[in-house]
Amino acid sequence: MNINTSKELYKKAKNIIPGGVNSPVRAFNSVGGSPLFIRKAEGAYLYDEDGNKYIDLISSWGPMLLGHADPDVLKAVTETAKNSTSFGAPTRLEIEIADLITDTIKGIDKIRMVNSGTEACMSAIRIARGYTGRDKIIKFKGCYHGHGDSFLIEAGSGALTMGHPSSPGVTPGTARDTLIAEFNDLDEVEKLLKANKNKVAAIILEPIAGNMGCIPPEKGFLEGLRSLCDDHDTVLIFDEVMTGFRVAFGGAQEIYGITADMVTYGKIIGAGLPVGAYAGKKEIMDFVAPTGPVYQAGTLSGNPLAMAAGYTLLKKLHDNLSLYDELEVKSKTLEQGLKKVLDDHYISNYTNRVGSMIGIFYSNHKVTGFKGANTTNKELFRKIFHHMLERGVYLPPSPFEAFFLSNALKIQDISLIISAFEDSISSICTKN
Ligand code: KE4
Repeated sequence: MNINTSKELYKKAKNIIPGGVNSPVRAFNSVGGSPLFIRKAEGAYLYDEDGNKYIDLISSWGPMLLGHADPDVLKAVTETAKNSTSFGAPTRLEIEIADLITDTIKGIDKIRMVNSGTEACMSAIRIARGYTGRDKIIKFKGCYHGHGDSFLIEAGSGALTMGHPSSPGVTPGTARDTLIAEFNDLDEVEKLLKANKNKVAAIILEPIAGNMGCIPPEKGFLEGLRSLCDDHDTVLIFDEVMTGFRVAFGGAQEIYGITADMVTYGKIIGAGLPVGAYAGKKEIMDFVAPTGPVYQAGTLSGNPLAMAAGYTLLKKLHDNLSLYDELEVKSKTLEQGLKKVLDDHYISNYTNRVGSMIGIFYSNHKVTGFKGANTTNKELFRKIFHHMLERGVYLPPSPFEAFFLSNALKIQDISLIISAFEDSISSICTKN
């Protein structure tokens, strides 16, 4: 194919791939313009097909915590690939990664590998329904748990870039079993549980909402959910696809000291290869086939290459926990630097940060849920996105995503990002 620029590639892609992309958020719907086609990435940098270099603040939506093309991960994948790419039979590697996770994460006795975060979350609610014999689930407006039918009701992330967070194709019967509450609104959850006595199998949430910007739990919210689930015999599922091994090695469970009944993972545990997982207490996980009656399966689940990549990354993090302290300093410096630029230009803003996840809301009020996240200045977001892109900084192309920093970012990169931001904001303010 002798077409070389992102624009030409996008034109060709749109004829043969829906929207020219294999995942909607990549299409730049929220920011306009033509998406960049990436040729390669290394450390904290992306290189597009037009030969431009960018500082990457997406990190492939989370997996690249140590940066792109980590030498240890690449070595593990290439070595493993020499023994073939898949067997459809159990391997020693699956035990090693399961052992590392069950040994180190509180409340997890067993874990099942799947191929995406969507599959992990779909499976987790099926197991919760099978374990409790109940049909309904509670999810939160703006939280995203993948594209499983039960979740595409008031969903976050890419679903929001389409302008309608609930998707056609989800049947009324399915939608009826998904109850919706506002993130951080414990009273609403209590009301739903009381109105659906003994009918709610699970409450599933992102313990730190990362699919409507970055919104941490208010004080007492997670504790309140934990006790409501205990009172109502409802399974508490933390969707840590994004936060797991990112905000801390033990994820949100570690930083907030709350143990869920089930946890879903993705992204980092595959180090960029397709991996998801669901995990939990033995009494729940033993409901999963072939031990128990709830069916879930996958040809490529536990794929050797993905396990080699994920295990290598997790082991590296586990053996060097000081990496999280380094990342904390860089993330805090970036957040404070960006906020100072906005304050110095009197631009209303509210920033949230948990570890290396940052959310900037161009809004003059605190954002604790979807309502607030959806009333930020989207036009300003769009302008800033393109100004930063022109200055070699690749921000998430949607106001409903968080920044994901990698530890490959050097302090000089952080200063570069802040000065590009200063430059962008000054030129936007001059034009207005
Ligand atoms: P995947 O099926 O995309 O691997 O994971 C779904 C998922 C589940 N739970 C949470 C908390 C998630 O953030 C995700 C996926 N995250 C988005 C980024 N916000 C994926 C990006 C995309 O859709 O391309």
